[in-house]
Amino acid sequence: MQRIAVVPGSFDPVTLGHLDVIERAAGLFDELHVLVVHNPGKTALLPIAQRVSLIEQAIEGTPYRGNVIVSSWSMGLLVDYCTDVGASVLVKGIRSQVDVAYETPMAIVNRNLAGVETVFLLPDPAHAHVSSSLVRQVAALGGDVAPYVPAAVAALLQGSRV
Ligand code: COD
Repeated sequence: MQRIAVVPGSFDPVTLGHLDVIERAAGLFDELHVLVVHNPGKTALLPIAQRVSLIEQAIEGTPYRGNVIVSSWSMGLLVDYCTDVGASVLVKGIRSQVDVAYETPMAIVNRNLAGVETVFLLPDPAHAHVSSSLVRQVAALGGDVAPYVPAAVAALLQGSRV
């Protein structure tokens, strides 16, 4: 039986922290869906399609590209996407107690709604402090975001100085 998992996120923009989780999750499952989802609690910087494209560029040429599908979802519950593609697991990154507090209720509800389990991966310490919001802030203030994001994202943010 194929083991299929979904890594959901805003990915606004994708960071090296996200890519670390994606790479390690891709090694754990036969098929991994990286799913760009609008988070209504956050003010968006990039359109969803551009976020998808930046993730695709970032993973192009990697050894794990073959079992990763990059997609987006705006049709309702995250677990409905999981059911549609036959995924039984969500993978989330946990950087701090704040992430634990945010993710725990969602994990319980997603299991109750559809039997979808959530697997939490601890971050690589090198990227544990990185978040999309930090990247957006550094870019907006004219700082160098290259240490935190893939090259295509750095070029985009520093080219436009958003
Ligand atoms: N290292 C490791 N992990 C990281 C790092 C890092 N440096 N940075 C981010 N992550 C992890 C986050 O902890 C998260 O697991 C994932 O990467 C994505 O992060 P973001 O910031 O891009 O995305 P979020 O946190 O805005 O998530 C958006 C979702 C829509 C996925 C989320 O809000 C969600 O799961 N919503 C549930 C929608 C739903 O169906 N609700 C009803 C039932 S609960």
